[in-house]
Amino acid sequence: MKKEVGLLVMAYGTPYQKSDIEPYYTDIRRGRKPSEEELNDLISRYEAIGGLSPLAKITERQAEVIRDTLNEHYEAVTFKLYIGLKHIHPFIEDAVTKMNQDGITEAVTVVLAPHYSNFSIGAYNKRADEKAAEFGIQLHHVQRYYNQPKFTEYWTMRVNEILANIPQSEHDKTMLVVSAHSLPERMIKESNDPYPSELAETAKALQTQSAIHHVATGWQSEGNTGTPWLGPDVQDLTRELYQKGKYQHFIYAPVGFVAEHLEVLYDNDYECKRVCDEVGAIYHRPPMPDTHPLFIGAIVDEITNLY
Ligand code: FEC
Repeated sequence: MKKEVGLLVMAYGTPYQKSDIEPYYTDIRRGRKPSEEELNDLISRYEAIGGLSPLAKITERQAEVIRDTLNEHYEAVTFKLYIGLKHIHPFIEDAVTKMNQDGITEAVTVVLAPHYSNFSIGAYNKRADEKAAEFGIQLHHVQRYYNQPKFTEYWTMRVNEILANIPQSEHDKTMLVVSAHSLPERMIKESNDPYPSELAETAKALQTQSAIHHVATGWQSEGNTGTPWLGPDVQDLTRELYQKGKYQHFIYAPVGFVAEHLEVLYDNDYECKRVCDEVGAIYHRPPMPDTHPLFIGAIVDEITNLY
């Protein structure tokens, strides 16, 4: 008989229907209800991408493919999948409780975000650990996978695909903007968090491995907390880079995300595109990893190193 081990895939979560937007936003704000204006602003961003985000289905698809790939790889183990979300049901705690009900005593966990920060992946893991401790479930966490060769290979391939459609004579006027979700600057600096240096490493790897000539690193989707967030913001960065280099093409690689969702479909495809239109440059954004075998392979390789 094969040993049954839990596979806890954790992700941000997204509203399933319009009426979920308010409680979801309240959860993101740690229980503080948004004002009517803030809520309407978020609703209008969801409306601009078609009403709701495709993230829920993508997360499910990614989790199932990770499970299936692991189950093909391991001979003596069967992985049983649990999805645990940060801001909507099934919450991380619900997934761990379900594991316990199913008699699972050991599990591997992975967050659908490639770069480690104490305030992103660290926070997901802490919630899972606290619940697992109640039941005595042993968890093995994937902390990061941005440094797995297949992850860089995925983005290198995507950047090269776009470059192949830009005339060679314009490659010197093409800028790659590599980005991740911003976080409040004070949190990151005070705790010597590895998040900024991990993003810088991804940018460096793309500079070395792809055919791109120019690379810049930026942050996106920052919140409105009245305190400084990690910068430069990708929109300001685009204007600044354009002023300095008169680039004709901007390629955006939001490598801190792994799916097409609000932060990519709105913050990149609408807001960054608007800045490109304003300066007269062409906007490019490669497809997000979704269930591409290189991306899933990067996660599976990290899990097989760990377990
Ligand atoms: O498609 C969707 O419906 C959901 C997309 C979504 C993803 C995502 C990923 C990350 N966030 C991170 C940090 C923060 C911090 C705040 C914050 C706020 C929001 C809001 C929405 C939202 N985030 Fe998010 N995030 C997504 C969606 N996020 C909606 C609320 C409105 C707004 O500010 O735009 C600020 C909280 C506060 O106000 O105190 C901080 C990080 C990630 C990437 C890692 C991960 O996926 O966990 C970090 C996807």
